[in-house]
Amino acid sequence: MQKYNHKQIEKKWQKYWLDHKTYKVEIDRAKPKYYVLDMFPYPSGSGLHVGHPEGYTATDILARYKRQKGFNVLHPMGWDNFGLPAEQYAIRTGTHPAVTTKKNVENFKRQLQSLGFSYDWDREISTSDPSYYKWTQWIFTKLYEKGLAYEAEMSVNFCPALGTVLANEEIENGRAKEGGHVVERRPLRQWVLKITAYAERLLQDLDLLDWPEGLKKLQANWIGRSEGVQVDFLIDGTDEKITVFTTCPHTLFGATYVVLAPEHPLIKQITTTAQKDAIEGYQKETASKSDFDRTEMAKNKTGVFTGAYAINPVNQQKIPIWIADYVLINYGTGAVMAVPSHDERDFEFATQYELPFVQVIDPELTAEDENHDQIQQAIACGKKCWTGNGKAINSQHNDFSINGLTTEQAKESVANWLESNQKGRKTISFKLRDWLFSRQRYWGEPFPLLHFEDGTIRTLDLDELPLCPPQISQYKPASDGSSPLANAPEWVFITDVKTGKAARRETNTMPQWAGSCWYYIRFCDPHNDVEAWSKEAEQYWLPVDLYVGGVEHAVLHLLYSRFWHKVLYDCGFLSTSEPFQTLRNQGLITARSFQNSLGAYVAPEDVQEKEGEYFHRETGEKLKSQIEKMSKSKLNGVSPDEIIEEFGADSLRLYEMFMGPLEKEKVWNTDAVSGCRRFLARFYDLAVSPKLTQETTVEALKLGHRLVKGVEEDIVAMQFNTAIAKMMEFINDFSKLDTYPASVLKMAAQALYPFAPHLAEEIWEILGIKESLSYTSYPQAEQCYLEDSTVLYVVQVNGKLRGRFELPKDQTEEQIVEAAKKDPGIQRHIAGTEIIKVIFVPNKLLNFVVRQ
Ligand code: ANZ
Repeated sequence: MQKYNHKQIEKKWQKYWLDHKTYKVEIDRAKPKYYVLDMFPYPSGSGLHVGHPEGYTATDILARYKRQKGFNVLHPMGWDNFGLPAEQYAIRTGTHPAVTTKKNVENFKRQLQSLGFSYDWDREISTSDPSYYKWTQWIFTKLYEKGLAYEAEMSVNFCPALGTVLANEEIENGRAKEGGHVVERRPLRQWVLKITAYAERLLQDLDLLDWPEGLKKLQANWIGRSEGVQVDFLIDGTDEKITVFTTCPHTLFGATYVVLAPEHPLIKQITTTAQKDAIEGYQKETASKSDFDRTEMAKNKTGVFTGAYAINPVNQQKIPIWIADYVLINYGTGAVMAVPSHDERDFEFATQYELPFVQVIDPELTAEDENHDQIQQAIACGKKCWTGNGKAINSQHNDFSINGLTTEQAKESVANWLESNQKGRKTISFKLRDWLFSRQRYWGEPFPLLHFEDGTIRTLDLDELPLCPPQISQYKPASDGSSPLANAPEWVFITDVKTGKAARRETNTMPQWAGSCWYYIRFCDPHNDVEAWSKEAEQYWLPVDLYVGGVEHAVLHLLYSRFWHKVLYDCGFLSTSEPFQTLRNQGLITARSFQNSLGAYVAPEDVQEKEGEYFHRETGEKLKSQIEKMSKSKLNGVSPDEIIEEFGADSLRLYEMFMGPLEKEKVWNTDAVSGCRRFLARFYDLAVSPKLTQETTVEALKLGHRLVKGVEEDIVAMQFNTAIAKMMEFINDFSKLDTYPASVLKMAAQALYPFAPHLAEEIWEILGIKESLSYTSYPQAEQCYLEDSTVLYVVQVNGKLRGRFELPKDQTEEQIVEAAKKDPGIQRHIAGTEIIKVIFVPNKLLNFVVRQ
């Protein structure tokens, strides 16, 4: 009997699919469409790791299943090619990033094809291809025309190690998400996209999306909508005013000082001579700190008094104006009223600088808070801060009072009073900042525009695109923050052919996110060279029906794409208002790592396990072990290449789906892949077994129909691990049959197909079908095979078990008694006796009570 040979089978079918262009699609109005998309990869030098195929297998299962269900499936793949590593490599070696990228793409493509994903390779795109970024540049000109792209001198996050600025979304805890380098603030002239103009819609429309709730929440928090009030404080002795933003207008009577962000434009004007040096010194000190360092809760608050005073509009109190770096210039109005009794940051600051406290909320305490009086006392004397709700107190001046009102009522009352006295207004603030859109890099899209000497700008026309970057030999950004493109003066300084004027090109380039903002649209019409996409293509294919990728893109790619999509929708270029209808995140795949006593990582092949402890195979040293994110430096990464070689792509696909629910974090275990391979080998054995028959039995049909139904339900719910468990159970039961009906095995191959397509195709062929099973329809489960139509009856005589019978369900007592009486085994016990009673439990039991 032939053995399961994954290498031969997988190579054969991969070639077949490529040669026949099995997964090529065109618009077909006769069929419903299904667009299923992966987050396309950045082709790094190290190739795919086993985390990539996790999401890619999930989408491939859906793509294959939907084809079986008669959908016209768009399942494309491409390359997010602009990016830092290729540029860093160019800086070190002088190799043009395009060269490195091309090599990496070839490797990635080979790897993806060796996994048997059903992509339409004719739609392959690459963001660094001029025929692609031509349109990225064109979209930028549209953003510019709509007033959504502007230049600004701004204090930016600059990463000296990377030699470039970074967007807020690219920073975490004061460091670059990429590489973990320190980020500081610097003033630089930059291009910025007005994403804030879309803040409200980006937030509202989250409701339209079938996305994980946690992900929606991340976006909502990032957009950070706050309803609050702007309050005007007059500056004592002047006609100027400071406007603060507060979400707590009910605490206005408790404001004991005002704080401005150190960059606030009014500071220069109001600072007294005595305080000038101290203020300027402090401003210098904060200039280089990141927002994270400034606002981190645990850190000591610092600040300086300006010497000036503000007048509280509600009670005319004169309160000091300070500057402090816990107030950020780019949130709200860059100024706050400080209420130390009811705000943590103000509390810390006031404690440090001995500023006064005024309690204006009587805490609403729960039963667990025993000592109301004690707490009350602590707040009153500035030893405690109360940030919860309660009744307003100490909040009266002249004829305006909010004393006794609840927090909600007090908020409303103060806001209305401010509005009617023209001392303030209700507003909405967003945390979302405009998107810093330029980078000081070589390997990115050049901005399609010209600067003229008079300060005006002309964006390039379509016939002038793509604008390619110059060839240079020095990729390193200059330390003054100017981009490597500045190293090519003959490219930068030109005479504009359209106007005849002297012009300067922009030397910044676009961030990597630009290309990934719209790649899913280009996939609909990838070879169009007269427009970015046709109306017909976008109307047919969009939105993306299912998008799968990592949660790390929550506030980056996924927010940026939604923004561009909405702009393009507003321009009339798109017919849908959201790009990705359903989105699922795949969980992280982690792996065990090992470290010796010096902290150096040890490769898994050098490790021996003894009773749950780990030792170095050679030195015998006991090793520290932990589960961590896979990474090259921790030596715990696994390449799909090795796994495919040893176990096969189908086994790898199956294992990744069997590890656990898609969205959960899972620990990699290479040994477990062999279990999946054994299952596939058993499947194969059935198809080549001499017990194979063209006859079929009800028993086998029941197994088959239950399988296709169960697997289908799980695919739709994206519960792939339980679908696989059902297939394994099927194989167990099916192999116990006396003969193997081919028709049932065919059904099983169709259920297996989305998961392990190579083997399924092979089995289909062994069973005698010529064409690929890719477009055969998914088997329809028939109800009659799904129901249990028989039940097991226990028959007793005088309470003693005398027989078990499989009998049709829901028969009457008479029918069962008749049937039982005819059975020779029962007859033996009742012949010659008198039946005095029959006990009958429907579908379960029959007991004859007899007298001898
Ligand atoms: C007075 C007050 C009293 C506040 C109180 C809070 C509690 P969210 O919800 O995040 O929008 N704030 C305003 N602008 C700021 C800035 N540029 N930098 C730092 N802090 C700023 O927070 C709004 C609150 O954050 C505002 O309400 C303000 O402090 C502070 F018992 O005003 B509040």
